[in-house]
Amino acid sequence: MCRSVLIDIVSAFPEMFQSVFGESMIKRTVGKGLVTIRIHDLRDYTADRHRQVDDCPFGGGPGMVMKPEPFFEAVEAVRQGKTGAMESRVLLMSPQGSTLTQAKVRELSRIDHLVILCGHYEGVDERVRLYLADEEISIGDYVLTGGELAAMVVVDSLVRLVPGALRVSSLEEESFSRGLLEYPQYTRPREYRGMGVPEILLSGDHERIRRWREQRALQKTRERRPDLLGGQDEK
Ligand code: 9D3
Repeated sequence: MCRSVLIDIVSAFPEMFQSVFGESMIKRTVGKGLVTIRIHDLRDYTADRHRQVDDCPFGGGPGMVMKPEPFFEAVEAVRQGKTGAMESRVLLMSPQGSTLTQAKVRELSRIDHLVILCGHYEGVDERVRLYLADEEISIGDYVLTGGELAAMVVVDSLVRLVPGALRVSSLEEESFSRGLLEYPQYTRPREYRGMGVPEILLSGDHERIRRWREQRALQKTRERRPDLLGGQDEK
C-alpha cells in the first residue's frame, strides 16, 4: 500500500530549488521514497547553439516571451515510459492561474505524476497554456519574478499530505482541514517576563481544555477570517 508520487519540475533556474528541497520535511519524505522530485533545466531541451529559452514577441512590443519548444520537449521527455495507468498532470505556474487552496493541494496529492512548468516575468508562449498545460496555478495576487518560488510552495504543501509523510493525528487536527484557525498555544515557561499562561491549560481538565480550545479557535476565526465560516464556498 506504499504509493509513490513523482514530481517533475521544469525551470530555466534549476539551482533555485536546491536549498529548499535539500531541507526539512521535504527531504525526509523524499528520503523515505514516498516522493521523487526531479528538477529539469529548461535549457537542456533547447536545440540551438545558444540554448535560447526566450525570443521577441510576434507583433512587437517590449520584453521577451518564453519559447514553446523547450517546454513541449521537456514534458515529452519526462513522460517517457509512463503508461496510461499512471495519472499524470501538467501544471503551469502562472499569475493568470486559479489560486492555490488547500482543497486544490488535496486534489493534486492524489495524482501519481505531476509535471510543474515554471515561467518567468516575461511570460510564456500562449501555446504552452493552450496545448500543453492541463491547468494553470497561481499562489496569490502579488507579482513574483517567476514560477519557481510558487512551484516550491505547491511541492511543500503537497509533500506533507503524501501518506506516511506526517503523523495522522496532526493532520486531523490541522486547522485548515477543519476550516478554522488555530487555537492559542503555549509552552514552558509558565511565566515569562510577567506574561502568563491561561490557567485552564495548567488545570489538567482535558474536557474543559478541549472546549476552551474549540471556543478560542472559533472566536479567532470569526474575528480574522469570517469567510472561513458560514456557508461560503470552500476557498
Ligand atoms: C505584469 C505583466 N506580466 C509580465 C510581463 C505578467 C507576469 C508574468 C509572469 C508577471 C509575473 C510573472 C512571473 N510570475 C509567475 O510566473 C507566477 C506567479 C506570480 O507572479 N504570482 C503568484 N503566483 C504565481 S505562479 C507563477
